[in-house]
Amino acid sequence: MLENLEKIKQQFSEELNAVNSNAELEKIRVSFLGKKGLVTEQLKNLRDLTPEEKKTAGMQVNKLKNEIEQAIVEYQKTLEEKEYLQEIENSEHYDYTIPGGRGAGTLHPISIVQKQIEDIFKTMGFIIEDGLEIQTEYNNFEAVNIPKNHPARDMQDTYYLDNGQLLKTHTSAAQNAIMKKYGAPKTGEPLRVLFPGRCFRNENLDASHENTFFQLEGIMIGDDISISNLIYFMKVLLSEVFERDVKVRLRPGFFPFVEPGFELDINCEICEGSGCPTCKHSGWLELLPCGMIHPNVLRMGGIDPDKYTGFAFGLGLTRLAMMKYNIKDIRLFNSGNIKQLRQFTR
Ligand code: FA5
Repeated sequence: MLENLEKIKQQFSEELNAVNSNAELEKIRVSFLGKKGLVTEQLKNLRDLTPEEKKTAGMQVNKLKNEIEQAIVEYQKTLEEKEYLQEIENSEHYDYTIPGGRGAGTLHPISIVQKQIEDIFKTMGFIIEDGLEIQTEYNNFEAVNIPKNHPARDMQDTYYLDNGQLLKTHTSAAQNAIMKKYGAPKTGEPLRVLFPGRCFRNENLDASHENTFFQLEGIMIGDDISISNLIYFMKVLLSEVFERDVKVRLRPGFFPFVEPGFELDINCEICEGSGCPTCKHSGWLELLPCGMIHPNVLRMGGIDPDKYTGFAFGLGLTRLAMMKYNIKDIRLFNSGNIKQLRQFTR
């Protein structure tokens, strides 16, 4: 019997080396380990042996069975790798060194609007900053006057990481770090910073709500900053982006990090205010909340609220792009639908 096992082992290794596909591998598995397979037959033959012989031969047959099973699993991995390499070999090849021509990419509509606003604000002395996407709970909430258990946290439910950090729910999460970085204005010139960024919220999706969207935030802090400065900058922003007058409304709004706070809504550009799914049939879309920075927020940022005041705004950049380009559904932006997205060029 031991001689037989040696022969089977030899035969298996020869046949395995000739295998080129999963189907052939399966055939081999059946012919050695299947119900009537060569190894299975040897197991059946054990019953004709004496108990003593059975013990030794049984161990040998099982050893061979395990070796064959193991070899088949290994060979399957090799085959998969071969198939993968073959697929790459057969796939279309790109020459990345060819300069872009008509087929070159275009800017995403959100990037176009972002760049446009950055350019306008740069000419008015604003520094452009970048906020982190993964933030501490402190920066996202506590540092903007939203302590633990504050009901305002419910409106910005997000995705938490195992280490306790979270995907930022608003660009305001960068306010504290920016204030600490630049400090109070030293030259009499107000501190002016613009910080766009991707935000995340655990939302019920609809035509104007995404779970991943862009905001663009601005702050201006100095010794004489008032609501009239705020209104002026909001007007400039909208008239430059739309290059025409748009209908807006300003109403009181509550945000723990500003006092007083405002909601600046835009008349829905899709239905011109008559009501549609994009504006949830209200005729208006919340676009540009803003207000005077709360003294607590300035203090936590290391700026003395008795000496300085400032305004902050948190523009819904994705929604602004919807209104500018007449896009009815916000989900288009993350859809990867190149054909639709590349039609917006300026
Ligand atoms: C905020 O996020 C405040 N941090 C904004 C702010 C900054 C106020 C500074 C005052 C001072 P709000 O949750 O309303 O506020 O979001 C701001 C804007 O982001 C909204 O008006 C809307 O245009 C946009 N937005 C909010 N949630 C979504 C969403 N799920 N999908 C798309 N846009 C959204």
